[in-house]
Amino acid sequence: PQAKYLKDYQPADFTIEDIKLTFELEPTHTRVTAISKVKRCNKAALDFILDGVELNLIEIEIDNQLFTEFSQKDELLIIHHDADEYELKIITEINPLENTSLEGLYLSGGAYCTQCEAEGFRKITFFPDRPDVLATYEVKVIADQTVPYLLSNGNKIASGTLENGKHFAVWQDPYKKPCYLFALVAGQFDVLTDSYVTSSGREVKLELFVDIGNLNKSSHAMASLKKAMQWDEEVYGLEYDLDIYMIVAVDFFNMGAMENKGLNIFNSKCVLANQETATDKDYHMIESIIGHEYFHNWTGNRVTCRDWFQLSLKEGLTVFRDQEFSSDLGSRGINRVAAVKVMRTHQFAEDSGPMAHPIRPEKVIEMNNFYTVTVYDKGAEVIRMIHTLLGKDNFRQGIDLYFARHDGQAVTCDDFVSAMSDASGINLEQFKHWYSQSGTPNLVVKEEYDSLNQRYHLTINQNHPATADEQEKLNLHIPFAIELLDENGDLLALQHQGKPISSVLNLTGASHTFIFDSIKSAPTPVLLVDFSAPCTLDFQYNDQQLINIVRHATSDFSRWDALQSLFIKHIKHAINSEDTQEQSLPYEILQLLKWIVNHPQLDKQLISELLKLPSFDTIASQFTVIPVDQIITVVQTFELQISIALQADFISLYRQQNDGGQLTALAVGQRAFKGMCIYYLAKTATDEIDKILQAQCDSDNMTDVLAALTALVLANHSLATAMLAQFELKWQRDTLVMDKWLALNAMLNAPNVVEHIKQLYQHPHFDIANPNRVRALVSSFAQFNSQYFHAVDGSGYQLLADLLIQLNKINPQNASRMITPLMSWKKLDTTRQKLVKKQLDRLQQLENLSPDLFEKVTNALK
Ligand code: BAL
Ligand code: ZN
Repeated sequence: PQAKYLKDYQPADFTIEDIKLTFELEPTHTRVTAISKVKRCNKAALDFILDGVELNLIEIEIDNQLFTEFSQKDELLIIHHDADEYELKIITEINPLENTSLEGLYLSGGAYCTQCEAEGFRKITFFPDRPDVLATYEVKVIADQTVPYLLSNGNKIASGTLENGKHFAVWQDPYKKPCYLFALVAGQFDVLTDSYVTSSGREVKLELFVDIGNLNKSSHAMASLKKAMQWDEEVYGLEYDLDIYMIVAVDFFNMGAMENKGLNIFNSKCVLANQETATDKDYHMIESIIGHEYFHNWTGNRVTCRDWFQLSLKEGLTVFRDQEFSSDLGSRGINRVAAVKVMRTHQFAEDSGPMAHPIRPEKVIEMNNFYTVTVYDKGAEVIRMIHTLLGKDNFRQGIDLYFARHDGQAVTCDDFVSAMSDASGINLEQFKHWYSQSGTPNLVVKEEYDSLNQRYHLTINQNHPATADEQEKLNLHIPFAIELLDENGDLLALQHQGKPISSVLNLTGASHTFIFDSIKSAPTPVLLVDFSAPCTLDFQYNDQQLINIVRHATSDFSRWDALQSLFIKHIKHAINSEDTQEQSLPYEILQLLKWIVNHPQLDKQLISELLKLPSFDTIASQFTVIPVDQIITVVQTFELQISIALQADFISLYRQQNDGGQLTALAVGQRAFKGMCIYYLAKTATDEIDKILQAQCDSDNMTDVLAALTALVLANHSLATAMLAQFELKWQRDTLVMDKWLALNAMLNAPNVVEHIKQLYQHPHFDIANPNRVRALVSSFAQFNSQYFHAVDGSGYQLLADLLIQLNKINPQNASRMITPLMSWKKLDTTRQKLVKKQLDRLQQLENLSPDLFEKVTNALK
């Protein structure tokens, strides 16, 4: 496979401004007729080159005449024709039934659906499949009457019955769009209908299509959509622009969802929810993804990407928007904690691994490999830093200018930054390096307190570790937010020479010293407040300083962050210490935790977050060579200590919670709190605790049931097997709930778990062609069962590689996503390195290795 480079971008030689598509749907031979208005843009260009993959070409006509002056090479169709403008008709046949890649047009549980981002439209018809070719689409869909709903983008302009008994619908999308936003859905569904009146008074029809029988799980998604529509009007003044907005839920889908113009297609797991089948986390996720796809209508669809290297233009910005939506509707602190966990657990690992890339990559073999935590989540952090540097009002003016300049265009990240800088008058030249430079900056902070002059000095150095893709780095413009607390935890005013200092320090050079006057005693600094920049931080905090922050900081995020630092400090200390006395959590920290769980005012959901030790991957990121066994042992020891020390508190507090199954923030917090209590309680079995666990397994609220089962499974509790069997019996007919059951099985803390997973491949619910099933079982194992995934007999690594070998043929995109846990193998000890390398070598030697896996495996083995 060939790499493509950002530096080689050239505008298209030919464009298509208008296309009429006709689909005659049949499972194994769907006929696609595309009639396009072609226009030459580059007078020097000779041939019109179109992309096409796995298409059976039937016929080409130009201006209504049969046309034969074409050639086909690899995955290209080359039209040799001199005219500057002409009508091109191409007839092809495709096979949706056999299309297991879930790109292009395929069948999902009997319904036709499409996925075209990034380069799936070329599996539907020959077309210049690049995001800067913008066209209006008219789409006619023809099918048997057994397929009642025929949907595509835009507004329906005609429908009827044909002489052969089939029926049809014609859709017209008045907005020019790139082909990656094309969508078609045809099938039998239940429909939830509603409407929304926009701020200017237009009524928009809302339709949510779900599999027959699932209407009782559709109301939360619909309510979320209406909230998203209102939020975008209130915060950004952005209204929806078509007469109808449709969402379809399908069970076979590679991504979470797709923002096709007017016809979003969603993975069913990101839509369907009711109290019995979905957890509070599911509810939250659905609201945020519904919001995310809706917000793309402006940031992605009305203004799209010039080329795929600019993916973060739409994704980083839209993730930032969905994060703010969730924060405005719920708890800002909890949402920030969740976002920062993703960064520290997954994005930092990507930056330090073999696939390191900037948020605007410069070299790509398979574009599907770049829908990453770097492009999405670090991309959102970059937007957040712009927001921090500009302030809310300037940021909004920047967004307004961006739309005023670029509505209807395909543009670049530089265009976005220019709008921000021009609207605010703030220079973002150095800041732009965040787009082109990969890696996680490391900030080393030193303090000095001058008691004589009552001055406090903070010196901050920025360092840039080399990454797999780039050795030399530039200094970045880093917004570094701080607070200073006195010994009582009160905020100190920041000032120097009689002038106030902003709490956001601008770091631009390699090293800066900031001086604060009138500081009467040595303060506690709160550093990188709210994770104001995606960096790692080295500062020699003592325990008292961190405890001071946990007890007194006003920001929920700062409390959590300080406690995480405290945990990590002691986990590292225990791992590095020979003395077993040193391998436990100090008494003061247990006291602190006791104070937290009994705190009457703190949000219960925050308390449950505070009590969680950092994940295996977060701890692993602290080491050059990951001490797998020691991390697992120390975490188990600490958790057992907490469980014993706080057992009485957990039991009595557990009994005080009474959420009544409500969906209010208070009730959600109470359930999270109960889940945390029983997570710890399950580690110390007593009759009383067993009764609590058993009762919670029998609850009719899925959040409660799942928390109880997770606690049992992770504690390898004697009740685990029986409770899992009870759950299976109850939910065997509910696909999404059964995915939760698969994930629980994969997390079993038991030596035979690999064999158990292999047996589950034969379970009637499992289907290797369905990404939800495969991820539930095998990704859950690789991500959440660190002990057995990293088993020193190599069985965990082999299980994953065996699966990838099969997926390579069925669904390369899914295979490539799932390889992530093997990518950072060079950070393992030599024994485990050899075991992973053996599996990577097996993959590399595969005949027909897909470009997706080729790119990852080659980089991993470099
Ligand atoms: N554009 C792919 C799915 C999403 O990010 O919304
Ligand atoms: Zn997106």
